[in-house]
Amino acid sequence: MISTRMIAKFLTAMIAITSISCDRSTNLSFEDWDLDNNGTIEQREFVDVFSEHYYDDWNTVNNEYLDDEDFYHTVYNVWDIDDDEAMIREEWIAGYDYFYGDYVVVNYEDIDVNNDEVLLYDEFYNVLRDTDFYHDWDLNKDAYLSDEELGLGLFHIWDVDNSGKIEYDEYVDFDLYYTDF
Ligand SMILES: [Ca+2]
Ligand SMILES: [Ca+2]
Ligand SMILES: [Ca+2]
Ligand SMILES: [Ca+2]
Repeated sequence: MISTRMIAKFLTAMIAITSISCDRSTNLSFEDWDLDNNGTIEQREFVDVFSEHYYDDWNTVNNEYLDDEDFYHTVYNVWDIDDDEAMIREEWIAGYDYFYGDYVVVNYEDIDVNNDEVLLYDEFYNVLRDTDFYHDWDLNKDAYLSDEELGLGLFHIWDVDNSGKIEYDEYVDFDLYYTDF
């Protein structure tokens, strides 16, 4: 298990060397999230701003609800830092340790069954769909993720030190990771 700080450093490096096409219409700054301007992003602020600006981006498969298919597609896109539709080992480890490290141990080798050192979406989904990952985000267990549920799930991961708020350094570490995919 590598530390979150190492993951953040890795992500920053990856993002820096990868020419990311930023076609988002929304690109918020810290001040846009910190609605009461007290220097930290509280849970309520995060969920409200996320719901308004980003929730629809996670509903990628065109339907009325955000379900596990949407969730896993977007998580895959987030972990696939260079957006080449192929998840190399380093992308997997960074995403896994950061998002998912509290769950079960899943070895990259066991997922990449043909040993080509790349995970395609289907390989990724086949492993994670049988875990509790999605189920734990779906707080009311109705099989869909509401904007509140998704926002809360992301908030808890982004709040690395579990202080109940996202401080500026936490925000900087993971801003691009979440808001450019
Ligand atoms: Ca605030
Ligand atoms: Ca990739
Ligand atoms: Ca739900
Ligand atoms: Ca925090």
